[in-house]
Amino acid sequence: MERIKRLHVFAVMLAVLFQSSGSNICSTTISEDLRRDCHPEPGATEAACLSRGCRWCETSSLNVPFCFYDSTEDAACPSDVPVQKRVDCHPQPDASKEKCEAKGCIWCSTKVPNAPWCYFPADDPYGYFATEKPQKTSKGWRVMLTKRDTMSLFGNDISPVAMDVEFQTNDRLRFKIYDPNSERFEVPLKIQSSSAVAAADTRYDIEFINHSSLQFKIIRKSSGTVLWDTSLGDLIFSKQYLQISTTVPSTSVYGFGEHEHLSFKHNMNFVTYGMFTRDQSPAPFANLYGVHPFYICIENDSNAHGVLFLNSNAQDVTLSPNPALTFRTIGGILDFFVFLGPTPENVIQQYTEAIGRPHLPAYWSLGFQLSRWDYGSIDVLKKTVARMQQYDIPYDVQHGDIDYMERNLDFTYDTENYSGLPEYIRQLKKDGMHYVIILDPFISKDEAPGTYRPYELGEEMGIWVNNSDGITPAVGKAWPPGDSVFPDYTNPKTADWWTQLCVEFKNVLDYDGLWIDMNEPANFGNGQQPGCAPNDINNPPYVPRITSNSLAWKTLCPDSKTYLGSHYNTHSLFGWSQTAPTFYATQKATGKRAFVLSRSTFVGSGKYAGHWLGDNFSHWKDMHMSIIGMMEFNLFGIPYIGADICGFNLDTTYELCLRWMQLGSFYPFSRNHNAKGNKEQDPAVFGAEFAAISRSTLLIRYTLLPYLYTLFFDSHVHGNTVVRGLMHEFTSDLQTHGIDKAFLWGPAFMIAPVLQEGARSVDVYFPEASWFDYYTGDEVPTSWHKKYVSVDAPLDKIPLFLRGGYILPTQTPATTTTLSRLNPFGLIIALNEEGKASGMLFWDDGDSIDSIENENYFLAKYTFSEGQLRTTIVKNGYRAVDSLTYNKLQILGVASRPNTIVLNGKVISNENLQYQASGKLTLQISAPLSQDLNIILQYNI
Ligand code: MIG
Repeated sequence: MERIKRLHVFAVMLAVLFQSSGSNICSTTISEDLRRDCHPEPGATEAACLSRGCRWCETSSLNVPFCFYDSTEDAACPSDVPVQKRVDCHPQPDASKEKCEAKGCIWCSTKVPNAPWCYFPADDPYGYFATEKPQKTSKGWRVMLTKRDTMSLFGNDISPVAMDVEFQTNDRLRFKIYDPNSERFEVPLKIQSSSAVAAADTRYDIEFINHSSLQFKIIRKSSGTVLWDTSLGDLIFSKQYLQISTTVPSTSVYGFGEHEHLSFKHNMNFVTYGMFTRDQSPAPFANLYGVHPFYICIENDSNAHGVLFLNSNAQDVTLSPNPALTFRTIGGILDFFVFLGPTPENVIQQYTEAIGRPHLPAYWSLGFQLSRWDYGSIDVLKKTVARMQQYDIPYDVQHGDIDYMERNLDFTYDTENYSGLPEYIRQLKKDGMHYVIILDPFISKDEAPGTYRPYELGEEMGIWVNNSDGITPAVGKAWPPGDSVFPDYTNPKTADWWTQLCVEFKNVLDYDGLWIDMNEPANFGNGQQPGCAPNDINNPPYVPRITSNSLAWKTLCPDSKTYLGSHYNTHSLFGWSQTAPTFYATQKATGKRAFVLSRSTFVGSGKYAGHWLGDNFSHWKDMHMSIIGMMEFNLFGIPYIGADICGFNLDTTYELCLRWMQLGSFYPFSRNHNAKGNKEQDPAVFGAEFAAISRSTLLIRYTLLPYLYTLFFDSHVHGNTVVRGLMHEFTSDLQTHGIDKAFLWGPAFMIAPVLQEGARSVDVYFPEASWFDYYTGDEVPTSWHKKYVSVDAPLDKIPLFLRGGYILPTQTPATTTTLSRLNPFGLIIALNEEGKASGMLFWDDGDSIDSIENENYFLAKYTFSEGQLRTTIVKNGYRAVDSLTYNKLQILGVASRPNTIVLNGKVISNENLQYQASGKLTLQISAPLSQDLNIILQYNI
């Protein structure tokens, strides 16, 4: 804030100086005629300019840009491609002038960090032209394209190619560029039009421009904003290299995954991210476990749109300062979906409508969870559980990591170190808890014949990923002793095999959910044995910007064969293809709503699974990164998300773990998990003070679980995010675009955790709205609005705020959700400036498979206005609500004490009413949940 203020003051001073002197008021050694416009589109500001890595210097000369590159060298480059518009013509390593010019591109060095030195000229010899006018089709347009020239980046260019444009819905446009003469791999996720004909009333338009090559623009009709414009660089469509570039209308770009991004809002200074599923601990710029080629962009007038690139091949994307994006993939087709919003929430609703809405998690899985890799023995596990219970720490779920297995073999348990585990799981379940077990995808092939059924049954059914011959199973090495084979989940027979084993194993360990790990798929070697053959599939001419520059590293060879096609195409779909079968297997085994937690995810995984952010570190910065990851996975349609609380790798510390317990209490998926060999870090191990603080924070979580669950209902039915950045709700406030240290649950609850060692306060930004301190109910002064304000955060407190205008359902907490679900409900009614608020409560039995489809649920809508709370019971289909009650109401922002308060026709007596001058009204009531709740605040006039 300080900095922003000072910048502002500085800008004002500059303006004053500028007016008085009328001369150039900043010092630059670059003469004005050498300035290159770095912000050619309207709306240039100093901040926007600096964030592009450009220099800002105002001048009174006409037609000289204020925002420009500080590079005298660039001045010597051909002037038709300013640095910010460069598209890399030599994306692979070891570029040189010779190699560059041989490709018909320009070689010119620059001081702009990461900007390519080899780039396409403005009229490059690549690209395709339309042989005839675009043809109208029933769903949109078709354009046939022919390659312009013989110039090729990586050989084997395909010509002609076809481009189909489908007006799928009024808010969704698809364009697909493919080879009309030969089938190429397509991701088996069908995103169809809503009707057989083009949507008629679209928010978008597409414009084709056929100069020397075909370009197109996608335009938002209402504003004229150009969402896509391909004129920056030409299309490349070759056998193993596909590329397309577009401008984007602003630098507020979010998404792409899975990575550890250092900020939620992307840095667009020539940053490249590879996407290829990999067993890789979070590290900046590394490609991690999942693949999500999806972004959203906030336009300059605060409209938002999103774009999915539906492609599963190894790929990368470069974000450049124009601003622009360049997509490169080494297989499949170019298949894009544009979602028109216009709000960020609308974009995610439209995105999840296309790829599949997030599943509704079981209620118990919203409780706190504990895990660690290698307790060592069941006794240590029991001791851990006992101390959790001793301190009354809310705790619903215990996980079993691979050490529960006998020698790391799936579908076994260690009858020595975990002797009595089946009985112990039963005991935990009697105490109202749930148990989740891990399963790995590799299956040992080296157990003695007749002793390991998972392998023998799979062998019999022929369900493994095969070598390039398509017959012999690929053999790798992972956790189990001996060598392992890999189930090919893209084969429907594999789902049968897996289901059978999961169902049978339920009789051994009475689990409630499955945690599927290592499904990138991970292998300890580089490719299966005996290594990968030298060929174009294993060694493509271009390897996207992925860790180790190798497709086989710690996984299988790309030329391995799966049912759906070569591993080259399906590698990043391995975990994704395992997820739906695991979801249905769990349903079948438990007869209940499935809990599946998957490490590897792809577009659409959220329909069947949640995710955790992988093997993070016990470092302070990892807490901040977890917020970014959590917000991103909400964009990806996987709202059931969290990071390993207190950090997975390395030993944690008291303060780090305590602050992380506070933050993690507000992860949708809230689990403390630890790696083998590290010191214990469950919230009961650090003693009474730590336990009490963890307990009190988790009790807040449990109090608000009805609100969280209702958000998940909303997400499941309408596709909203559960956790979201402030940018979603206050889109026109540019200050919110970069906020990634605080986050919201839905629209109404802000969490502003401490992320720094030793800090006892947090700088919190309050967008223009009424805000109330969660703890006191005090309203945040309006003088704090649109500012960062330092808020107290002693060690025992995480700052939490309620947003006026919303009603949050609550419930008296307990140490498990099994118990808390029987307790009375409450409402927190946080009024906005007009004295209004609204909200909703969804309730069902919490773990039936089809409560919504079978209408076995309860849904109430609350509105408060003019001193009156009204309830509309939208659905009253869950009979167990008949025994539930409301017992407490808090109304925040009540200007003065009412004379009388009437509840469902009866006056509330004074002893059940408490009014604080700060505007907080607390009512103790007793009213049935299943009936309308009506409250009137009356004032004598
Ligand atoms: O090679 O099962 O991300 O959560 O504890 C490590 C052991 C395998 C990686 C998972 C982690 C889990 C660990 N697994």
